[in-house]
Amino acid sequence: FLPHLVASMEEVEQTYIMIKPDGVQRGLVGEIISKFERKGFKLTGLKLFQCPKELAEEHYKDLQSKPFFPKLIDYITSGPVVCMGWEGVGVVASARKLIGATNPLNAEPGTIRGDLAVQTGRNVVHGSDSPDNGKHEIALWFKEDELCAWAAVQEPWLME
Ligand code: IDP
Ligand code: MG
Repeated sequence: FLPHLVASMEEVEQTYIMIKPDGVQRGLVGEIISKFERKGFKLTGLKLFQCPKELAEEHYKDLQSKPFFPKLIDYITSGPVVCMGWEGVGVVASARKLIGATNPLNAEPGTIRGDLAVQTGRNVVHGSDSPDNGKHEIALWFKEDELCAWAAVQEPWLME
């Protein structure tokens, strides 16, 4: 029995999830990782990392014309972040739901931002917004040898 063949390759997505410096400073790392782990997604990469300014600017380049951009770069580089790759069927949209709305005051209770944050400028966590961006952001934040492809033994108990 080959667990990694349970879902067809096209259905399996990758997303880049990052615990921002406020989440690390506030001691929320374990709680946030647990949400994705308990849901049933597979961790493919994980590191604590002090993000250089250039990488923060590249990651958020679509927002560079926004008035808050300089503060956003200061925020993301203000301390270590936790970089993660997660894999699974529907993981991109599902992770965005677990994370909640960009403005934590609009985020539903039960979501990470809904339960653990109050301001857009300190919203604790990032999640890719499309499968293409998921792949792109994982490649941007991780070197190839920092990622692991592995078969999770729980897969047949998560998917029929
Ligand atoms: P997302 O993180 O929910 O995908 P985006 O609109 O892609 O939201 O914005 C990226 C990040 O930029 C947000 O998570 C937040 O940290 C920051 N940001 C967005 N809008 C504002 C704002 O109006 N003020 C301050 N920071 C903002
Ligand atoms: Mg976004």
